[in-house]
Amino acid sequence: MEGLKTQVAIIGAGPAGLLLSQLLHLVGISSIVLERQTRPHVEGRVRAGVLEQGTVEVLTRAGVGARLENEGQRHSGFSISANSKTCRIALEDLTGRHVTVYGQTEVTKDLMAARAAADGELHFEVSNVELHDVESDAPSVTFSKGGVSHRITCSFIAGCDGFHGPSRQVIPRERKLEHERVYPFGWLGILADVPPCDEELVYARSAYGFALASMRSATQSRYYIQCRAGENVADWSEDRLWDEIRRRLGPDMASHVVTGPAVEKGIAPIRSFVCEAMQHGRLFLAGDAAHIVPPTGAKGLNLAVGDVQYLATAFDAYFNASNEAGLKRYADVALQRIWKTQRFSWMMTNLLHDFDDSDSFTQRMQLAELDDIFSSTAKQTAIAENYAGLPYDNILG
Ligand code: RFL
Ligand code: PHB
Repeated sequence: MEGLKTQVAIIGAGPAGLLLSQLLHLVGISSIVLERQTRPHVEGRVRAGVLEQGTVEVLTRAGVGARLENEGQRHSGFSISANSKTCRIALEDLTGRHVTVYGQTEVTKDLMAARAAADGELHFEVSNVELHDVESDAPSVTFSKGGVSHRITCSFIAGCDGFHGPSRQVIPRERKLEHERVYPFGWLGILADVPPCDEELVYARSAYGFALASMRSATQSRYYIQCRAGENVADWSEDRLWDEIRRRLGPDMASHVVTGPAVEKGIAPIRSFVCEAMQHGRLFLAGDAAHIVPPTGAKGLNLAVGDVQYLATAFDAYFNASNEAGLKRYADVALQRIWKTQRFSWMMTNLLHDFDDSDSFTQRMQLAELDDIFSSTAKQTAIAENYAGLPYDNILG
């Protein structure tokens, strides 16, 4: 068995793991990142597209702000449409803040490049990742790569391995509370090299189900529609999908939809999930490993970045100033923001989707709520504050 040593062993090279290793590097803390997939696979995963201003600030501090600054699109609002009416949520006017449209694929590529430029230690295509002795002062992680077994001894382990990773499973059942809601629908997404139908994002509630018109650039569009849970993407021809997108966006918006061949097409399940115990001994969870939000609020990646900036600050205080306060407070402080963001994502999901089993009263409540939002600046401000991103607390107290 080959022996490796580092201060923080990081499992997962998604945005959470990569960003954590980069932020630690900048304050002189060593880390080793383990990833089960290949680098091109991780860089090619089409996922999030909307970054909060706070997220952009953290990425800039991490030294990966240059391309984001040049190529990211600054959006000062987005729209909600329902009942043939459209309401613009004027983020900038209502909150003084904006969001940036920049794909998760690009964030990941920028972080990978920064880690490579700093000679960061990343191992791709690893298997059999196992965490050991997380309750002791000397935890370790074992893994295999190319038929060779390795052991990393470390001071801490960061579980950044997404919803299906092994880290969360190490926390004993009696030491964690898992809260979950699985929705009866998924999101069918299409990415195409065609100009977007609008300059800003449009979230649409229709009698046929939810649709979202998003984008990656002035020449690339990203659309989603709600579909039944467990549906097969092969059952959706591109023609059928474009027809359904247009139908749900309504005739005005549909007339601006430019169709084209799919660069990517896939179905994502929709779930709300929180693991209450983001720390166990010397293991700390961050990002999707600890929580999942439905994508309706565009929060998953942003929450992952929020956790990581708290965790990196806490490790910096621990290693560089012998201050344990941040690590002790991490789970509580992170969870406060996570629960508020869960509430927002759940509210947006309930507001805009068609729930198969909802009775006519529930449907009327949904429409009345939308009507209220459309006519109330106070309600629009509350949505804008959440969409633009909640503030970070001071993790060190
Ligand atoms: P990730 O990105 O899942 O990365 C986890 C990494 O861990 C690796 N891994 C392992 N490595 C080693 N050994 C093992 N045993 C391992 N098991 C797993 C995985 O291969 C992977 O590389 O989690 P992370 O870093 O926490 O990042 C979270 C975000 O990726 C996620 O929250 C967002 O993509 C969610 N999301 C959105 N978030 C936003 O903020 N704004 C959006 O607009 C937005 N849109 C979306 C989304 C997610 C979507 N899908 C597909 C679920 C739209 C969609 C359709
Ligand atoms: C996206 O562009 O992928 C996207 C945008 C907003 C969301 C979810 C996904 O709420």
